[in-house]
Amino acid sequence: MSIPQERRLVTAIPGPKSQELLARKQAAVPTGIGTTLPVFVTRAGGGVLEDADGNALIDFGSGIAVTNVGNAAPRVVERVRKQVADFTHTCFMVTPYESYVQVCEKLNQLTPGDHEKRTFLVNSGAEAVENAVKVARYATGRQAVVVFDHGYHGRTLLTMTLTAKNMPYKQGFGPYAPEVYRVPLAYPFRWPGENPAEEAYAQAVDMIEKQIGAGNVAAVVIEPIAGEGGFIEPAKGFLPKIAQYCRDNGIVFVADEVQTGFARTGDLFACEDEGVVPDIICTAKGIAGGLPLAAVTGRAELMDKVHAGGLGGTYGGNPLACEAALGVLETIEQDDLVARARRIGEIMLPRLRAMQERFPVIGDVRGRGAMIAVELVEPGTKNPNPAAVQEVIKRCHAEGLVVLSAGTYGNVLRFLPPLVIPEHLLEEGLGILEKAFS
Ligand code: PLZ
Repeated sequence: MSIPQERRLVTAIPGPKSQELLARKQAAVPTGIGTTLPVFVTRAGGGVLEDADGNALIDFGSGIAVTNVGNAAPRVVERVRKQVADFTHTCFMVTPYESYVQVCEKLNQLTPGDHEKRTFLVNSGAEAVENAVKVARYATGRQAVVVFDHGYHGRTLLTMTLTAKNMPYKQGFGPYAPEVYRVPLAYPFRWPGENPAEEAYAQAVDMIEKQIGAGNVAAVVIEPIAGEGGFIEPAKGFLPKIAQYCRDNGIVFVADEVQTGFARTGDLFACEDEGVVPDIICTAKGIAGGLPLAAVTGRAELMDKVHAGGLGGTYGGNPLACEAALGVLETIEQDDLVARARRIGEIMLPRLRAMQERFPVIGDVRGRGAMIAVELVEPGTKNPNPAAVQEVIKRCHAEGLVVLSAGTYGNVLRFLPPLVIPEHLLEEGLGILEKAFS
């Protein structure tokens, strides 16, 4: 890695140059575009982000689960460098090129299930989810879409409607898209009953049958681990039951693996954990190391139903992004990043559980692979404690550790280190976190 893998603080965080840039940002960019940590990045790689003031920060965010292979990963850089000199765009729908087809072949082969598949490429996670719904509606001739409490699917009109949380995603942006129905998620830490998988499933089915009618449902869209909602791993058994219900009722089961995909959870895709095979899987984020790319992969018989010209977009599957994706897939395979993700979980979970013993503000520690979170509560209760999250984040940021919040109640600290982070930085980051808690 070209960037020294060390934390280095030479100014306060943010430093003077970043503060100057932040003032310019505030004058040029609307307030609607938030900033988690206002350090302006000049270089990044491995587990480190360098800023305009010469600070080097430890990265526990990966740009929200995107740089799984690390920033400026060598195989990605190599391929993109070559491609940018050859050609930058033709529009795949006008005159195609091989790398787009290669990415689709790879995804058809690597995603769960050995059935015949087709893939097409778009620009963002939201666009992938929105297109999955288009395909499901077309193929079934039905309209209703079922989504879950705590779900996040994007910021476009349809995907904002599919998203559960009002603030900040929906407030003031209505009216929302029609034919979207929300059912409960088996959230183990907060489920009131004894059997979250059984009970949440029964409630979901009851709502579908009473309020919609199974025969009117085109798609069920679910994140196998709810990301923005707070890294909620549904109780074991819930996902397979929902998938089975879909099969029994001719409903397209859509897995939104935008945040969980590409080795993040210690499997290439999170659905693999319980052997769930989605009819359509949406991927983005980790797919191309930060170049804008997303994919919709689904059963050939569903995908091929749509008439010629019914799907697409000017930039979808841009050649630079496709080369980046091929570099990402090579890196995951050749460097066995699935195993790296598991190893990260094996290091982080015991350390965080030990912290939970010491700090009663930590109500729950959870996650798989390198998608790990702690949920903070008012000690002795399950009442959400978003203020504690903000306080811990503030202290981590001041010490040069980039961490993110999440959660329906804003009370979750989430950790998404690049899978290539050196272990000494992982340990150092956990030390900073522990100090912040004490
Ligand atoms: N589906 C599961 O996690 C994006 C959102 C950041 P786009 N999550 C990060 C923010 O505040 O805008 C996401 C996701 C899941 C869909 C999306 C949407 O992906 O690439 O941001 O459109």
